[in-house]
Amino acid sequence: MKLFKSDQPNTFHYVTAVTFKRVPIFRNDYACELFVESLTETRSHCTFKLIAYVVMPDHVHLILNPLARNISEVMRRLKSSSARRILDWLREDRFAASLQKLELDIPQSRSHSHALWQKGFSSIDLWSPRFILQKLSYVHLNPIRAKLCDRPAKWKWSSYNAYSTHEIGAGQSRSTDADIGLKRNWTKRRATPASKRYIWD
Ligand code: NI
Repeated sequence: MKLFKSDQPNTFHYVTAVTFKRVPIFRNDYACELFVESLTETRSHCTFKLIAYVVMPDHVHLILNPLARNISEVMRRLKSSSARRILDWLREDRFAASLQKLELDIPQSRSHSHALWQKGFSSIDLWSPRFILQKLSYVHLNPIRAKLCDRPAKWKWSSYNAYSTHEIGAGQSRSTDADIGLKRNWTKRRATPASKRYIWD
């Protein structure tokens, strides 16, 4: 599926990146940790607004606004930084079986023999606050839809806890911009009856 990808600056995007051959590398907590580190590092090099993220076993979703930059540039940096970290760790700790799954059919070079990500990424532009909120709950509910846990707060590898006032995860509140005014709406939304609490799509 080819999704519309706009290069306009200062646009919110709902972005999905998939691991190479859908290898579920993020079943490993340390791999998730390295990805979140890359997210923080990438933000320190090229400023972008991060509204939400979730790391799933074989893909990640992000809601971000690249501000003055281009979404492709931000994603290229994020993907290469996380790939470098994770592949280096797999090599260092000699995870031969995992590395073998990530091996390129045709190695690009001696140093580029493996891939963490599938080429490219998909992106949907989010034009309205309502659309952003809808995708925000979609992102945070991903682990539940995939039956990985029963409550969004239980998934360590998402920004959900940065939005919940009583369970702020260490570091997570710092890694997202939960302060753009969405927080109030989100809290309000959570106070509605359970059946109407989340928007599914
Ligand atoms: Ni997903």
